[in-house]
Amino acid sequence: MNPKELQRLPSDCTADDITEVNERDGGVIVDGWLSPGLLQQLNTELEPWLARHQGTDSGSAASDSFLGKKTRRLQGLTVKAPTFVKIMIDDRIMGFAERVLAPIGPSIILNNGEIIDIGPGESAQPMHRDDDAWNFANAADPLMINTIAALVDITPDMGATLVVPGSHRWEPNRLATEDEIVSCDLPAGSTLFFRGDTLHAGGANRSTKRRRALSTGICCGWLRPVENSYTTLPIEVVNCLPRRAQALLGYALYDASKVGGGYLGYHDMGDPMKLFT
Ligand SMILES: O=C(O)CCC(=O)C(=O)O
Repeated sequence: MNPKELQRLPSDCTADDITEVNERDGGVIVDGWLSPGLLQQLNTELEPWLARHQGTDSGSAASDSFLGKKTRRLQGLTVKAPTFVKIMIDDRIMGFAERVLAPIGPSIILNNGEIIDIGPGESAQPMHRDDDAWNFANAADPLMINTIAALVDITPDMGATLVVPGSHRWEPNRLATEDEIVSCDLPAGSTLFFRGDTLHAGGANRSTKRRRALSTGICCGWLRPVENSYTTLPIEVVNCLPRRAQALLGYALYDASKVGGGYLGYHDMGDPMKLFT
C-alpha cells in the first residue's frame, strides 16, 4: 500500500470509524475535531507557559536531540491548561484507545498530554514507533494510541507529522522509503489518530512560523507511562476532576482479576479512587 495521503473523516465520525481506518492504514485524520471555541480557550491558557519556556533540557543529550532543541514541549497540562481535561476524556479518543488496546489489558491510562511546539529551523525526528518506549515487551498488539491535534493551521513545511501508512503491519526493522512517507496537512482543530505500532515522526520546520500541536497519548493500564502525572499534579487538583479523568491519570486500581491477572497501583492496600470526595 502506498497512499499519498491518509484518509480524512468528518468531525461527527465515531470511535468505531477511527478504529476501522486505523486497523487498515495505521492512522487517520479527523477534520475539525476540536471546535474553534475550545482551541481558543486552550491556546489562551498555554500562552504564558510557552512564553516562559526555557528550552529543551531533559538531562540527556540523546533525549534532547530526539525531543528537538528548537521545540518547546509542555506536560502537566491538567494544571497548566485545564481545558486539556475535556480533550483527554473525549468519547472518541477514549473509545479508540479502549478498542485498540483491549487485546492487551482491561483498562487504559494517560501516557502523555504534551504540547509540541516546533520552532523554525528544527530538523525532522527519526522515524519511530511510540510502542518502542516499552521495547522489552515484544507485544504482538499495540501498547498505546496517540493523537496529534493541530492548535494552529499546520502545513507540511511547518513540521507537520510524518506518517508511514501501513507500517503497523511491517516487520520491525523495515525502513520507510521517501515515497512511503506522507506529511499530514492539519488545519487548526484537525487531528491525526494513530496506533503505537505505526511509524511516524515530527517533520522539519522549514517555515518562519511555529508549529503548535497537542499530543494526547493513551496506553494500556499496566504500563509505566511516558509522562509522570503523579509528580506534576497536586492531589487537590485531581480531587476536583471528573471520575473518568482521575482514572485516566492513573488513580484507579488496575484490576485484571477477571482475565486471570492481578491488581496494580494500590494506595495503602486500597483503591486510590477512595482518596477523592
Ligand atoms: O510532533 C509530532 O508531530 C510527532 C512527535 C513525536 O512523534 C514524538 O515526539 O515522539
